[in-house]
Amino acid sequence: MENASSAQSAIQSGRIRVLKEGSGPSDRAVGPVVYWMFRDQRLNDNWALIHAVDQANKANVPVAVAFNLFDQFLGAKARQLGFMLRGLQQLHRDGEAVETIPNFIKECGASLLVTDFSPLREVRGWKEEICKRVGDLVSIHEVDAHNIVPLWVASEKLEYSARTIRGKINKLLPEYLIDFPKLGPPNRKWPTSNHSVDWENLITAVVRKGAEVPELEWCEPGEHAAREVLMGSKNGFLTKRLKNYSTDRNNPLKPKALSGLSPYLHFGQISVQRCALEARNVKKLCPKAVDTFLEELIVRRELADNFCFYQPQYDSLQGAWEWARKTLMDHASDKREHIYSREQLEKAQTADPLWNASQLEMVHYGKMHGFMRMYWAKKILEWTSGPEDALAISIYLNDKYEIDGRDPNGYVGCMWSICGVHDQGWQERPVFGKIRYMNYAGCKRKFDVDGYIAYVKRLVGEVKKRKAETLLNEKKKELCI
Ligand code: FAD
Ligand code: FO1
Repeated sequence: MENASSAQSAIQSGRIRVLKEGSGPSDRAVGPVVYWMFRDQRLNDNWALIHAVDQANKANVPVAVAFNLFDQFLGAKARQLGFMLRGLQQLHRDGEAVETIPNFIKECGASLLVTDFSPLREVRGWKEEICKRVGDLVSIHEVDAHNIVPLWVASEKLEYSARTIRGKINKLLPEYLIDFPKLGPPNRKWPTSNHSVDWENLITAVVRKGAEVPELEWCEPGEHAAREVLMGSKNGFLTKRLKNYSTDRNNPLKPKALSGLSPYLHFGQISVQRCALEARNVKKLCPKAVDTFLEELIVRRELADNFCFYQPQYDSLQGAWEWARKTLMDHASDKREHIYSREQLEKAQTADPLWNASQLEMVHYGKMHGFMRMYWAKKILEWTSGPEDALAISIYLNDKYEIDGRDPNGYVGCMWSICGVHDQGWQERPVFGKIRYMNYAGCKRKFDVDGYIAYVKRLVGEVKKRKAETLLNEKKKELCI
């Protein structure tokens, strides 16, 4: 793979990788341009879309955005799929439904396919396959529209920790943390198509199929809602809540101290770069909070992408560092005080009311507090038969219930908690070995544990009550018809 030095573009060449060089003219497309939107599901601040429109306009050809709906991608249920589709519905204007990307490319005679970037193995596998399946003339460009410093520019290797990647990213921020050019209209209109998407029926069918994990009412999807969460005048993070970020972000009783951006970032409904630019604009008001937020948003997040990209075993014990694998295996047969099955954990049936509360927060509210996520995963290590089991169960539950699951941050969060990835060795103890340990007493010293348990109980009660009301209203509507 090489950087797209020949493909002149409105965006920095380092942000583009040529996955496949077509045999047509190298300087321009002759057929239409298709942007396969995947991880970055937005029209604003999207480098992949900017590149696609720019290339199309230069060649005076039309451009289309294609989206491919997978059947329950990585086990996604109504919660995640409903959020995603309702967001897409908002950005959809003219209908181009596609069955598969190569078929669509062939059907419309496209000569350039632009895609956004994800480090996940499934996505990379599909792209490899598509490179083989599309015709010789077709070029494929991959644009990192998610990270501020493109992943392959930030580092060419697996990084050991935040310490080793931070300097590399910060050095490149002046070059890459820049404002977006205004996205102009395409010069040529896409020929009218007969395809249109019946959003209502599509969403109803997808939500029914994934009903085991229902949608969330509190988290409004889409680009507009995302911007409101970032900087809305009512309760925006940068406009109203920023000052508490550095002091309260580790207090699970104060979830509003966190930005709440992860669902939007995960589905690409807002750009990380936009969040960082806007945060930098208010740095004078709360320098500490902005620095802490940017460390999470840029360094920790890009580190997670780095891990998933350069470590093919990013969700397995085999992907852990040698010292961690050794210490975990040395302690794999240590006696555990409790061993719970996946079902018991899923139903929050443990002897620890704090852990149960965090599990219920995730199952019913769909977003566990960031601090509790660490405690939650570490306890799974303590209560299962070995580290492989613990990792598999934590990833299964995280991806099933979290609205922001199926993300590099999630795989790395579980690997950090259970396998010490990006962490250091600590004093050796049973079961954990040298992996960092967390316990109930430590939480009690940090925050009001009973208050959190009561808060989750109320939260779950409210969610259940609202769900019952919604069901009742739906039944009433059915009877009226
Ligand atoms: P904020 O603190 O406001 O953070 C802003 C953004 O910074 C986040 O949206 C995220 O993109 C990034 N960020 C924050 N913390 C981290 C971190 N530790 N590592 C990498 N990036 C970070 N994050 C997910 O997005 N999806 C997951 O599925 C996920 N699962 C996790 C599982 C475990 C076991 C652990 C320990 C962490 C997990 N995280 C996950 C990371 C982190 O907990 C969440 O990103 C954060 O709680 C999301 O809430 P927020 O956006 O309000 O956080
Ligand atoms: N992207 C798609 O292009 N098509 C899908 O059907 C799809 C479903 C989906 C479900 C849950 C989820 O968390 C993400 C989903 N994505 C989908 C988005 C994309 O795959 C993610 O952004 C990557 O997993 C992150 O690298």
